[in-house]
Amino acid sequence: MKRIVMLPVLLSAIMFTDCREQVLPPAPVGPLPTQKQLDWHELEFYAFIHFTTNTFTNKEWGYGDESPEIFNPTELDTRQWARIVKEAGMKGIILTAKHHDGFCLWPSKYTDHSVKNAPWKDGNGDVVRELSEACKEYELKLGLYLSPWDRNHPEYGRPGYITYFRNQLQELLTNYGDVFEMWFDGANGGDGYYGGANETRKINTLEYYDWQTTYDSIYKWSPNTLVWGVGPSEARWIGNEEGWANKTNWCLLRQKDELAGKVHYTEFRSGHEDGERWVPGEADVSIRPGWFYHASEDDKVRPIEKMVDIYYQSVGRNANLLLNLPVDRRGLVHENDEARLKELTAILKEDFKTELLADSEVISDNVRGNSNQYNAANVIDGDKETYWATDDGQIQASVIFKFDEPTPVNRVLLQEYIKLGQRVREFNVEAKVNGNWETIAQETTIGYKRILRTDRVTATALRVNITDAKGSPVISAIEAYNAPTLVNSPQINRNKSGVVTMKAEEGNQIYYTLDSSEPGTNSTRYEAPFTLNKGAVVKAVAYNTREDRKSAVKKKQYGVSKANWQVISATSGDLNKAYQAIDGDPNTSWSMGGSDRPLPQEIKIDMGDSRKIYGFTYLPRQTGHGLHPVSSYAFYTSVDGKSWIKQSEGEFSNVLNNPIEQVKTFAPISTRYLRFVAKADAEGSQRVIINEIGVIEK
Ligand code: FUL
Repeated sequence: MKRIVMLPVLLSAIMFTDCREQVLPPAPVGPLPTQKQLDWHELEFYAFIHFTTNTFTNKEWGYGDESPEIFNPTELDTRQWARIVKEAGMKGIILTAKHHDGFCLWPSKYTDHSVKNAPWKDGNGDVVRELSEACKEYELKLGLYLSPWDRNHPEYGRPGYITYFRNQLQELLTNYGDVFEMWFDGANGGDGYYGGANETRKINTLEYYDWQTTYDSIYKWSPNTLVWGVGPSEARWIGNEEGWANKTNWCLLRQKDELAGKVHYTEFRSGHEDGERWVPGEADVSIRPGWFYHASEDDKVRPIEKMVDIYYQSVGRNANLLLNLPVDRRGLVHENDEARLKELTAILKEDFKTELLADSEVISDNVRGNSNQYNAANVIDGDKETYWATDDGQIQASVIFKFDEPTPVNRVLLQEYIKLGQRVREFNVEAKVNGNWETIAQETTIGYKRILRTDRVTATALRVNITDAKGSPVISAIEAYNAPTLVNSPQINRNKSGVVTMKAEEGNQIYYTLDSSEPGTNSTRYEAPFTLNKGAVVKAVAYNTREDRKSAVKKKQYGVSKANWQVISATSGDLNKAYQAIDGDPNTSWSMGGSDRPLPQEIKIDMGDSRKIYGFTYLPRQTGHGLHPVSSYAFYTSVDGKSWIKQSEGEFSNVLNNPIEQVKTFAPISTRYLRFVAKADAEGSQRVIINEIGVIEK
């Protein structure tokens, strides 16, 4: 039963009757979202599908010279994609209709570089058409990614390409039904095939595309399409490709200063409180390290606890979540990805299973005109059009939710009525535990939606205090839940000397196996670091004894340790510290080059004995500013450390935005010495940073 008590009870009861009609709603605090943006916010969670010739060349960025002949999925089934997306509770799918390589997944009449020259369906296929039909069937929204950068097109960089680009946009926006979002990637300019020119072409994005004119055409062809990306877009990138927003996250973005239309890694994570336009954040991330399918990542699907974090750090922080599922060479979402999504869906379902405030007694002294229309109980009525509002000028406001009995709580969800603007700058949540109020969260912005994960408290009441806002707060929903404890799987690390360390959350036990079998509480218990020089599969699980809950299994596959590895020479940098590039420690790194020692620079490694290797790995620096990842490399092997054979050469694509471990494979070779040449820094300086160099042994 829902009870609503306004204080002082008698006075407010009289005022409800007398004033109900007269109290005007709060004036908006601009900038405000458009209806299109409001609808977009409500989608919250939708899928990305990356699929093109890269899927068949095993690359992240195609050069543009790939033959359409290689595009030949054997079982392509867009209904399978749509089913999986729908079952995961996502609301739509954005497909890479054209990625940077220029290959079109629809038979564009403006190029031959498309499915029409692929063996798939004898050149009669159209992936965009098939997906639009599947989306209709599964009641999902369709979105499209059309890369502004086109490494195939001869006219890229010249005016002719802009006409081509806009023609393609028109095709996509007028032939496939409604398109809810048009996605324009920021990566643009550089090396490419460009119709055979094989050269570097650089452009000034803002000038070259004349985005305002491009957008005006889009709105003419398809007024309901929201444009994401560069220029005066209607939603913004969240500043990373890891799927998280900052806790402070404004839907607003400054337009006047030098930021206008440009991409900003750090500023985009929070938006701007004083922004002049509504440009909300969208957090994009792939379920695997890469955006495109690579069989080598089948066992690198993000761990379930990471997926849960991603959800809470995007949707829970006022950003939409765009989760990528890389379709494989069959043309299907891989089983491992589907399984992980199912786990995520199950956890979220449990987390939000029982809402706890709906039956609470709601008490607030701060109600606009003491009117029933704006009373605090509107936040628990499940109606997004009703809200709790305070009098003009009353920026600080509190609401109490009283439970019938002590109730465990560890999630609090809040929503502002954003039609009237994003207002809250600061708020906190208190819980009444054993008769005393305890602060369980001290936070900043709310926006469309904020979900707090707090320690579990057993409370007789909750109190939400808005302590600072741009105008009187306007809150449409407050909910609370008691989510089951999620036990994080242990961290496993092996250093250069082969010493394995494992770490779990405070108080949890760790059990592990070294023979690929599934670990359980009967397996060996981890008590202290141990040495493992030979190759092995380490699997470990964390166990929370207090709640009798286990984590997911963490798996690490190791070759023979690097105990005998040595750096024998390097053309720059402090050789005494060069071991940090091979020490197995993800927190240390080594830097090569500099303005006085311009790139290329190289490092030579002796593995101590001869081994059969199938490839090498390069891990860029993972955190901090200035990652300086290597973007262009060459890799050699040698049996004697004197004569070298080049095994691989090329680019590490998208390594600045997504600095994951780069894996390059080649035909198996027995070797003892390795030579890694860094030819260019993705940030354009003369310095690169190596976190780790490794080899792939089967
Ligand atoms: C990046 C692109 O370069 C990647 O390939 C991918 O499409 C990602 C979503 O955006 O900037």
